[in-house]
Amino acid sequence: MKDKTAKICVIGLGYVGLPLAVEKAKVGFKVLGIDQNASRVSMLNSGLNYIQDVNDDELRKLVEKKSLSAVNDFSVLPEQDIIIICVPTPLNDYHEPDLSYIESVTKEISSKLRIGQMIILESTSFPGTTQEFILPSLESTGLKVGKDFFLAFSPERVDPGNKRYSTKNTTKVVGGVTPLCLEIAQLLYTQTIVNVVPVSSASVAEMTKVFENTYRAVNIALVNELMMLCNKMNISVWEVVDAAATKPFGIQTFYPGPGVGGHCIPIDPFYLSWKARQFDYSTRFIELAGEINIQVNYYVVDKVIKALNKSRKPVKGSIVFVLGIAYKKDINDYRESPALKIMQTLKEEGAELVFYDPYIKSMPGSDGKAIEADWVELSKEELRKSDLVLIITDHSNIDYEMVVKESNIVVDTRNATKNVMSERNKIILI
Ligand code: SAJ
Repeated sequence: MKDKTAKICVIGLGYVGLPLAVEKAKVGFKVLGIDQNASRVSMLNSGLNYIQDVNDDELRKLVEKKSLSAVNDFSVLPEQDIIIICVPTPLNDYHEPDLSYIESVTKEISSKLRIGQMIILESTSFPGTTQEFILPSLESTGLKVGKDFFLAFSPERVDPGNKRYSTKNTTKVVGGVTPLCLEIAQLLYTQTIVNVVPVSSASVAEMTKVFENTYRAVNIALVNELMMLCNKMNISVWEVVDAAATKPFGIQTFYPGPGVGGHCIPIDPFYLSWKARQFDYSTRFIELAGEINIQVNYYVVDKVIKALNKSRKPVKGSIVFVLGIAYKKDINDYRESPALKIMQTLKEEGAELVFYDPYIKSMPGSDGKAIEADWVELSKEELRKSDLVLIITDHSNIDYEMVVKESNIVVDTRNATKNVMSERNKIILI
């Protein structure tokens, strides 16, 4: 590792794996990616970027220099010295951990494991995954951890769209299965990441990650609950939250919204609540936060129905113009976006849906069912044609003054119209 001749393999070239592979290649390592998605593999090998937070030119240059390439089969594993697993860890339909990706990758690694390899899991999972799930599979080969091969966990902390914190300058927590495993994993990360923090075990590192995301899920649910109460009491939750933010200590600001989307917050806490049951422990905060963050999806639908009703318009047949469908602002990712469930429910109520998102041009499906909704221009004509505009994502590059001016009603789930001066009577904040 010290002279950068160690061969690094990143399994899973998504929003975590690709930035990581680029960072390692940039400091001189030869990095090989493995991804089951053949089109991603061919795009990368053609020097084409598909992850918003990765710099197009940087990637192209690294591929041209042959510092970075990709394949979609595991036969290359024996020649790799360090193998970093960045595959998805979703939930199944019953809201339980789906470790199928980790399982299949671990089997491939075990079948080709050789002396001297370092295996690092970055995918978010419940505490115990590395020690109880991956380690036995690797040691079933007869090789011994800490002696023949090395195993560690280091959580990814990627915040898509964050311009300030990238893979390089986001502190990295690392936990090894043995002290030597930790030492080797730490050495690897200190070569590309400014600040690396060792912890005493892989389980501590795994718990750290799920705690971080549970912390966000619970606090977002808190402001969502406060929002629903404030509306009953005719108090502006937006004003309350901003006033509370003036406290110089002991508070972090979260805002109400239409629900939580993304690859982490709606998912990771349930890895912990699932594992807790093994210890006869019910993580009530996590379950409650999950309930409230889903409840707000339907709360928004109710707001739309009531707003149309006030104009004597049934939802059925009304044209609802959804403004923004990404799971958070200024990114093009709609995974688990609240927009999907909200639009599906409005569709079921008979609404005619159109949408505009500057970063997403085609309507994704929700739970596999495609939602019929056409992408339309954010134009005066389209806005005037619609009975109601529903702001789900507060993208920055939108002229909200124009939106309000040209709309009949605006239901704003993000306070995106906070700076709009004229015709505020048309705006309904959640
Ligand atoms: N949200 C709110 N109100 C808030 C903050 C967020 O409704 O005050 C919503 C967002 O709109 C979004 C969801 O919650 O739909 C998740 O938001 P997020 O800011 O947690 O964004 P993620 O999931 O893309 O990124 C998070 C990281 N975010 C930050 O630390 C700011 C962090 O939790 C993890 O490093 C990362 O996921 C991950 O990969 O685990």
